[in-house]
Amino acid sequence: MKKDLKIRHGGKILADALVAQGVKMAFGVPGESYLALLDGLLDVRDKLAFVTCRQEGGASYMAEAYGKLTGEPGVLLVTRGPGATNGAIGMHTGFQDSTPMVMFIGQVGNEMVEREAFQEIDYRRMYGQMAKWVAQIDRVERIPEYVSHAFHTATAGRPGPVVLALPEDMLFSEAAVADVERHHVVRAAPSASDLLKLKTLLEKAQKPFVILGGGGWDREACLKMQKWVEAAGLSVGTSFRCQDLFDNRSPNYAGDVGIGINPKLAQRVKDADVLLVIGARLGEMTTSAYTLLEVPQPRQTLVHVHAGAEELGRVYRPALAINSGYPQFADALQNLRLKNPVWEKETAEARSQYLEWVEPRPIPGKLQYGEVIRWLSKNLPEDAIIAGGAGNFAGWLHRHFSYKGFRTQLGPTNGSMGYGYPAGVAAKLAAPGRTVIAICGDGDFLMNGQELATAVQYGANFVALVVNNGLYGTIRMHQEREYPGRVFGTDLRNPDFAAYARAFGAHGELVEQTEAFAPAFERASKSGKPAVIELRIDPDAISPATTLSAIREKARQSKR
Ligand SMILES: Cc1ncc(C[n+]2csc(CCOP(=O)(O)OP(=O)(O)O)c2C)c(N)n1
Ligand SMILES: [Mg+2]
Repeated sequence: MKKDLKIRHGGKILADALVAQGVKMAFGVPGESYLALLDGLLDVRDKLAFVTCRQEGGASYMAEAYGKLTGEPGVLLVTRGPGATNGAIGMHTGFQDSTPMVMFIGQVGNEMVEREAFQEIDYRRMYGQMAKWVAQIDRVERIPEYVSHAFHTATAGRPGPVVLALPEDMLFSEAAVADVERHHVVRAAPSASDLLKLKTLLEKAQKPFVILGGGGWDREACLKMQKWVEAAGLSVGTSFRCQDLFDNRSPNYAGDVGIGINPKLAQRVKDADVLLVIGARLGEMTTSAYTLLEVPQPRQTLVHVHAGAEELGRVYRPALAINSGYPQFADALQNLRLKNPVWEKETAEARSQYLEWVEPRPIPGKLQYGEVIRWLSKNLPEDAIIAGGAGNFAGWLHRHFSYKGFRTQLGPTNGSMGYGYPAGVAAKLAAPGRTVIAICGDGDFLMNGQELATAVQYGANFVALVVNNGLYGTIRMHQEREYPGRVFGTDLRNPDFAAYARAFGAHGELVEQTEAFAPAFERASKSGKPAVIELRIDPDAISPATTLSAIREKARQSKR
């Protein structure tokens, strides 16, 4: 034992280790399995705020949203078995979204491990596919080493979640051990020959297209990328739910290459001769189910830039594979001067197709939800954060909201419902000076509506919209298309959402027509409380492009 070091119990060593790694906020639900850590956190509460949540699903989404927003690992604390299983949803989201996260789970003591003791799960097996690394800290003196390893792993290359299990006996025991300094963020940079090859390919290109996406960007890198793209006169799109990587107001922005893509944009991606893809994994949602590029050898000359070496060549064999972090790549691009008047014509055409696409079309009913999104897009501050969940209601958001800068969008690229509300809570707590809006579906909202209590408890005063169509609309849409008229399991009988909000001590509003939205939003924003505005929309208005009845009719015709 070193003489100059204080003896601390495991919980204190861990709490101090988190502070040493720069953690300022953590989310979780307490459990008897990690009492020592809670005791440790008490002593560092001035440096590290612990947000007590109401369900680990909500807490895990908050940690994910915190990681996505700040670029710092989102920290999640949950108890064993039940806490660990509830918390899985945010970890899966973080994995698919490349979000740095570190989850700590209480674990049964080593004296009873492998007996299927109370709430025992082997987290290495459980979280194997949802995390970059899963480990268990069995020796108290090794806590600082494991925590340092965890934070390095979560942030290196392609960021992602890490899980550390904490056996109870280990956490209660004591050691005299030193803290480890804050982690480095380890990312590769492109080589000179990578850039030369890129230059040669782009110089020959007549119809190039750029796609930006993925996790691991920062504001500076996005601004540099935008400057470079604009100077070159290139046309750029963003991958599914990564629309805030490029200012949507730029004349070079052509729209999002995601679900419900503008068919003209899809064609443009297919017709591109050189596709420069930076950060996007080229997953199912971004490639229109692997149809925009041929697997495994795309017809387009693909230049794939990714921070995770193992993503390069995973689905598509690129003509040029560059393993690089995005800030490093954006820096390197500043020395690559390119410009081609032929590109500018394409860029202008793509832009006018985008502008036409984002104009809301009328939908059935008195509440024109597309107009509401346009109103928000025009009236919210430029740096407002829009947290959205999963469901058809998000389609209007993707199409009609103009994102103006880095991290104004928080959305789950794994299409995980229930994300928007807790993500809104985390965003407001992490960035109290910014306007935050959550946009939820009626199904989506109630997956984590209990976190209204967390918003009220911590004063996360932001406005949430609940788009109520009385349906699990997305599923109904697919149902009507595949089995027209055979509706099953997709109707919802909902609570009075405004009254639900008020029961938590929040502000509630119901809006049933377009003109009522702006005044309701004004009242909600000025209420000095978290607020929920129910938007009651016509269930036939199933997407920004079509109606449920039209889908049913079309499906019936084609099945005749
Ligand atoms: C956690 C989770 N459960 C189930 C699904 C499958 N799913 C996708 S969209 C959807 C319905 C969404 O309903 P709602 O939030 O009301 O939005 P709407 O489609 O009606 O606009 C369902 C059940 C999912 N994506 N995530
Ligand atoms: Mg719905």
